[in-house]
Amino acid sequence: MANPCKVSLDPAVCEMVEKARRVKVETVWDRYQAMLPQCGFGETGLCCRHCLQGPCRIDPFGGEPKTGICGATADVMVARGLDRAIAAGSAAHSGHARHLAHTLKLAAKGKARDYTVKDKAKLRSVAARLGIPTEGRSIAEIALDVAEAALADFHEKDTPVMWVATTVTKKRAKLFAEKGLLPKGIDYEVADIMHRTLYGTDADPVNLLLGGLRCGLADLAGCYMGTDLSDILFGTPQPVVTEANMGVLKADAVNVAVHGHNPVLSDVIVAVAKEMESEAKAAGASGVNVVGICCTGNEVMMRHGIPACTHSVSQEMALVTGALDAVVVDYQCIMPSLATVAECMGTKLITTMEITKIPGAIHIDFSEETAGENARQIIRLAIESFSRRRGKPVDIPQIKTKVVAGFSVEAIINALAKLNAEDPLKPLIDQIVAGNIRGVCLFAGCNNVKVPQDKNFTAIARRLLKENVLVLATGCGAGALMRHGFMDPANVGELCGEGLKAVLTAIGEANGLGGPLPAVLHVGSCVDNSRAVAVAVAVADRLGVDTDQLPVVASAAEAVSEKAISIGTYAVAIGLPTHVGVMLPVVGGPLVTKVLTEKVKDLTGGYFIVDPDPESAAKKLLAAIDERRAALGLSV
Ligand code: XCC
Repeated sequence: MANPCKVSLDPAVCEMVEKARRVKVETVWDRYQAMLPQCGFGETGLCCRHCLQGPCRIDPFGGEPKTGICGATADVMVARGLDRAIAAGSAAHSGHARHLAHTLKLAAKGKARDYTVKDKAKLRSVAARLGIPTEGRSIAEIALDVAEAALADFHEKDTPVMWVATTVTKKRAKLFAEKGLLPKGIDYEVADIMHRTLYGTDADPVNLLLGGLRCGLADLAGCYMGTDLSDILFGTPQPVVTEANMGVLKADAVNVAVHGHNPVLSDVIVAVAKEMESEAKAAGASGVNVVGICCTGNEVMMRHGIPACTHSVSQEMALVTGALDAVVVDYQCIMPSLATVAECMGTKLITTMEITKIPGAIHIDFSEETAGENARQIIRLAIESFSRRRGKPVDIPQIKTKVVAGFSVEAIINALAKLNAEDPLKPLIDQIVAGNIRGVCLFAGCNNVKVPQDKNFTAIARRLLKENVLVLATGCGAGALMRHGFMDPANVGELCGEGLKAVLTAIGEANGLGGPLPAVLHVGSCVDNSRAVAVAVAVADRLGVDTDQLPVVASAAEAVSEKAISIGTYAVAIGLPTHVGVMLPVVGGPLVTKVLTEKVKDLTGGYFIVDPDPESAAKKLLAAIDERRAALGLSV
């Protein structure tokens, strides 16, 4: 069985792993142990199952066999595998965005009464960016056009994917067009990958990688669209104070965790939970306590200050507390094992989406037309579950941290505008030039069972902050850093170098916070990596340079999901040195590995840094920042 203190740096998680062991609930770490040793062919990407003559495996050490039965080489095999991962990630992010586009369309037509356009200014600015007229038109008319423009971006049409062409710098859009990297349609690119990786189709590893790069840009479109449409429907996040970790559960309340990704469900749950307080009280509870897991948790934290319970690899541990009455899930990153843990712990696991059903869960078919009613039904099930749990002992680790979240691009610009109303980006640029901000790093992606939870994130962030690197975080990377106090402004003194500390304090004080901004700015969920792209593009535009010249890097230090691979791909495409802290299943292909870690730099300016050691990864990220500073003529 897994050793509780070795699997996670989070003491709340360790406490629950210990309990799981006591009560004989199997965890993700137990299953990982049982899986060892993992297959070396799979690990290096040298196992192919794309046709019925396989499976084929190639010797990673150069021995026999050197090709698959069809003759595919190691490089072809790993490039095809990587492409399919990128396509899966793109399909997921854009599926989420398409769902929101449908919701916006229904709302614009008055067919989904639980949804409205909450941020009219954002709607107008997105419309303007897309060239949709706004003057003298109603919100419903503009919203309908934006929703239709979004849906049109999925297929091949006369224009390329607008959520790429209009969101990157002009120089980059031109580069993509010249190199054939501008996606034609989001679904088109996903389908194109499935086509070219089919038996006997593309057998040129470099050509396969170019296809993957273009599909990665389709993922940027999905993410960016997801953020835009969520902000339009549910409001653009502004700084909010809240808490994280399992200590946010309350023994005497109806505890409901929202888990998955899309705010289309969780935002309504948050509203309905408030309305149903009295029903919960009538059942003997102190109220309804909604908490978040993974990215839907990030969505409702950013917009409503809903506390986060836990993230990614430790999701089962939230149930092991015995205090969760219901876990409501939409899609992506939901471990099927939750059904078994839920059964053991008396938690109701409620699935809501047609594409995500889990045997053992209760399924409530969610639709936008009946969202409020569906949410009430869900909260009622949670109240019932509470009534059965009432008075029984639970084990809530008394551990939580303060979190200041909600740093959308708009919120960051607002905060900077307090220093310079005419030119809000100037103070940021001045500090980068002066070296008080040495560079910027975006932390993204998941917690991987192969890494002691949060170890890579916290070690790299600690090192970079001391070196005055401004840190942004999304997804479960943000989750890791928030559970370790990186988003509590009180810890800025201990965490940051002198230059960065002064900048965060100056901005905080200009905004009347009476202290600094937190050391790590939470910019949102995984789709909200688009917000980091938007900041980079704004800074590049203001400086008249391209995004590959900025001292900006990214790190998915404990990546799991294929979505992390597609995000990493678009980070490289816009020109960022991008660290991945777990082995990618491409190392069996020497040419592919060389292209991804070196050669691609000649094309986009970005490249992958694959390094599982957090200390040396931090050094490489700093070196990449310094290389760019030097090229811009800035001090290093
Ligand atoms: Fe999933 Fe977005 Fe990974 Fe977390 S970080 S485990 S993808 S929830 Ni994107």
